[in-house]
Amino acid sequence: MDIEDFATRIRAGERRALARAITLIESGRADHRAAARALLDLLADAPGQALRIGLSGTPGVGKSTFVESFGMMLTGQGHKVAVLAVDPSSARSGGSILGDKTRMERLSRNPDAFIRPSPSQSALGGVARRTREAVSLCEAAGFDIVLIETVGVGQSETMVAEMTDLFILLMAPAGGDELQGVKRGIMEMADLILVNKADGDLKPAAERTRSDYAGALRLLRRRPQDPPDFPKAICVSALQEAGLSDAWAEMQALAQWRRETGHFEARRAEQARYWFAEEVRRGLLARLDHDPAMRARMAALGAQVAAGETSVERATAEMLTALGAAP
Ligand SMILES: Nc1nc2c(ncn2[C@@H]2O[C@H](COP(=O)(O)OP(=O)(O)OP(=O)(O)O)[C@@H](O)[C@H]2O)c(=O)[nH]1
Ligand SMILES: [Mg+2]
Repeated sequence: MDIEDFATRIRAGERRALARAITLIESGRADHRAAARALLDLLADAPGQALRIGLSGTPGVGKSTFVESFGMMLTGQGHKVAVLAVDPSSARSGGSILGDKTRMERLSRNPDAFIRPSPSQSALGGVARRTREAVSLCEAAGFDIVLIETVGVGQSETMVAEMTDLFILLMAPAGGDELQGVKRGIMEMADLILVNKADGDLKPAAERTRSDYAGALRLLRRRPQDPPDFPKAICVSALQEAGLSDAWAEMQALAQWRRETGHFEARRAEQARYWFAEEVRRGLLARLDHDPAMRARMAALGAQVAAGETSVERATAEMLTALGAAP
């Protein structure tokens, strides 16, 4: 594989090369990993710095429909839009790829858009790594907006928030008591709440829900990275393509404010630090789990501890020393 040629093709915006490169970074094979690292290294100085937008919401809230109509609007304005998905449940992603093919029909045929569904890996850590690297590849290929979609369960939202500039929460119209079910931690991550399906019979409920969320957002502690009127809640209809330009205007205003006040760059710097620490941790754990000598040592020391031949403390110290991480 000619990595230099590969990098040139990606820089030229060749979608097939981009797709192949993402397949490369998804691979767990050691030689692929080395090639992926070399490729990312070659592209590290690429000028493309996209606006990275995280999008989360529970199943069925309308994420795919929103990505389709929002993506079409953005490409219509001259943007190049890449869509990546982080889906922690590999069992589900098979189904959602099929669903997304029909729900993102126009966008998937759009020459200014690139859609990449979830990888089949099930380990969230691996998915997060490949998504983060895929973002760099998309930027190098000239995409100026990268949407990262995740389904609103568990840790995946935190991971997406840690690799995006803006974090958008898509919500459905709800009864008043349902609102309390939304986890506080997720509300605290949101930069913008979009209450979707504000159309037809659901419109009044959507407006009530919006006002409930707006109230809830005001009760949260103010974050330094927000101008006074953020985070906000607004109504949209992905299906009827209503409110999308308002949503985009809010995102741009927030990004602009953060750029001017230095919060944008500060957040990126913090994210780089976060992922560096994560990768080091992962590397150490991988060694513990996959290095045959280390595994044998773990097993032997574990047996000794179980038999009462050595103490937990002594065995731990010995193991950490073997890992080069003496306590
Ligand atoms: N009325 C109305 N229905 C919508 C709207 N957006 C999405 N839907 C419908 O809601 C259903 C789910 O939409 P999806 O876009 O597949 O939702 P999703 O969040 O991607 O779902 P998962 O991929 O399963 O997590 C579909 O039947 C859509 O047609 C909207 O703005 N208004
Ligand atoms: Mg979907």
